[in-house]
Amino acid sequence: MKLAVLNGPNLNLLGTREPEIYGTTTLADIESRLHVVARELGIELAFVQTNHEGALVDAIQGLRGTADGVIINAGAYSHTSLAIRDALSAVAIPYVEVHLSNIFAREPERRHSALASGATAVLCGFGAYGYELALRGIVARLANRG
Ligand code: CA2
Repeated sequence: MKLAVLNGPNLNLLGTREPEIYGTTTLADIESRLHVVARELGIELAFVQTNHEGALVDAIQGLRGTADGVIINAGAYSHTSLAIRDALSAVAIPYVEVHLSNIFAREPERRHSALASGATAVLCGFGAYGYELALRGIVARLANRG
């Protein structure tokens, strides 16, 4: 089983600023932890981080036929991007939307997700641990599907 972990704008800055909102874990720390979990689960992972909406769309399109599932934190694009939602629908790969912060406890403009309606699951507010929960959850779901 192959999964892709996609991260959008500014997530490359994790652990360097705003630790009260996003914690002190870096994106590299998250990737290392997910590699350990992936080994335990016997799956393959690919990681992409980009600050560009079109690059995220390209990355999603490139997953067609190669990934069984996606974990995506599209950052601020999560709240606005019909292009990313369209790309996720087009490739028809199950995805889990992840946010470090509880977006529903933040400013009104962050309380809507353009991606949530098509997601298998949405996880927010668990910080970096949310990625691990999402990975375990989607692998269990895909395995149960047979
Ligand atoms: O809570 C999340 O995971 C978010 O997707 C993070 C995005 C934000 O725009 C979303 O509303 C919620 C922000 C990405 C991280 O931005 C940073 C900015 C400064 C320092 C560290 C990270």
